[in-house]
Amino acid sequence: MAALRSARVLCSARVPLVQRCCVHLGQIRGFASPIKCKAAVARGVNDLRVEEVTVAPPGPREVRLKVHSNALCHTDIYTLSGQDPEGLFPSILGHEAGTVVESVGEGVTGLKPGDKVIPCYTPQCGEPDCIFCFPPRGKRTNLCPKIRGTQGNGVMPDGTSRFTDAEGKEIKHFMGCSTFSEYTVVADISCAKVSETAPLDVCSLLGCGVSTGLGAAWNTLNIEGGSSVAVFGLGAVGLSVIQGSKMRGAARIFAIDMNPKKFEMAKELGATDCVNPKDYDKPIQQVIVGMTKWGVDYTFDCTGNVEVMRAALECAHRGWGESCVVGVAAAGKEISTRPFQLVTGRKWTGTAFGGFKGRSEVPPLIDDYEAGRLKLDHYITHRFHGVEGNLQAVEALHSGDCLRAVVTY
Ligand code: NAD
Ligand code: DAO
Ligand code: ZN
Ligand code: ZN
Repeated sequence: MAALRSARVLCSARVPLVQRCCVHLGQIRGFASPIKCKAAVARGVNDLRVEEVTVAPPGPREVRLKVHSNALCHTDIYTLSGQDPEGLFPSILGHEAGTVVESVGEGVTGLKPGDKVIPCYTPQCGEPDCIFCFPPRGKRTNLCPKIRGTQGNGVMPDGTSRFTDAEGKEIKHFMGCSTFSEYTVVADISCAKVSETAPLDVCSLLGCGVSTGLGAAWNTLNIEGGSSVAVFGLGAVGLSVIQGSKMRGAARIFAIDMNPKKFEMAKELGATDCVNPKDYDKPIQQVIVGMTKWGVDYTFDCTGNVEVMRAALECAHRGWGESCVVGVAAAGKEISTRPFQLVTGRKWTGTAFGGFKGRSEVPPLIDDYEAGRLKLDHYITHRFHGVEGNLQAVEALHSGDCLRAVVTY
């Protein structure tokens, strides 16, 4: 994806000879064997085929996962559609999943076969020398760069893929997850271990979109009670921003979308004002400012449209309004506004995965769900079965009334 492009040039990870020998010995001793299974392989633009693939055993600090549930996300579709100039083919897409550990590689601690795991495309190495993971500065971000270069290149940290096709040819990984496959291999630092009782279909929601929206409200803009909020785009991401804002006690929540079918769910989750830009003949930022006195405390773009990002910034409150870019724009797009908007006190920021650190901060979300403190079921609007179901899920996602289509293998 375009947002990950710059990451791909930084690959330098090398596995020491001694570690490579350990992997080899592990394999011949039979600790883990290659697995043949079904996967939906992206062969080229809009060419998704169910094939038998071979998934190699996990290498050092790697984990092989049995994928049980996969939720489709627009980033998968965007890459499949060929719009991402950096998209790699053939590859195994998918990055929102509920999985179970099948086997672990050399040096993996804290994970064992049978553990339930949400693979996270933002890893968390947690090492003392990682300024992005370790306090004090590591508290500010979830953007651990430990494996970003190789992840962006569609390979594991040692520079190779664990997937091969029936002819023995390499298939690339995607976002460090590749969950359109019955089995996948990920880095151990990408594995968020969740409770033994976690439902794996719900786990898939927390691998990306829904966590992102909740975290944008809770971590990135840190909404406080009584504030006003405007959310542009009411897919799963925007709706979860609304849900997170309501849970923080926001007093007024504007829900903005061109598709009025989205308003019912937005209201159920806490929206107080539903606004369709098509109903007005002036810019939507003027409409929202007109419905308030000075604008809105916290605003979010959840569309990926750069004009909407501008509108979200420009309806933020004079003096202190904060606007968060959550949507991912198409490759090459740029944002603009008059600098006066910032001079007069608005702040423009963005979020990746809602600022959540995968391994330490995602598992508590599932605990909250299981304890009834966090409602999540409403995001699953469509269900399909088998790896083939990913093809049906792609169609569902295009329909306009799908929040998340969950495919169970
Ligand atoms: P979605 O397509 O389901 O929802 C987008 C919504 O925006 C739709 O309801 C659509 O009708 C609405 N919309 C489109 N154009 C609009 C406009 N001009 N004005 C108002 N509404 C408009 O997508 P989603 O799954 O909810 O994801 C939303 C965005 O978040 C995507 O760009 C996705 O790539 C991005 N995303 C970002 C992160 C991150 O970490 N930053 C993570 C996940 C997803
Ligand atoms: O570490 O520089 C990096 C890469 C961070 C990737 C953040 C991606 C955020 C957008 C994800 C889109 C939806 C899957
Ligand atoms: Zn780190
Ligand atoms: Zn996603």
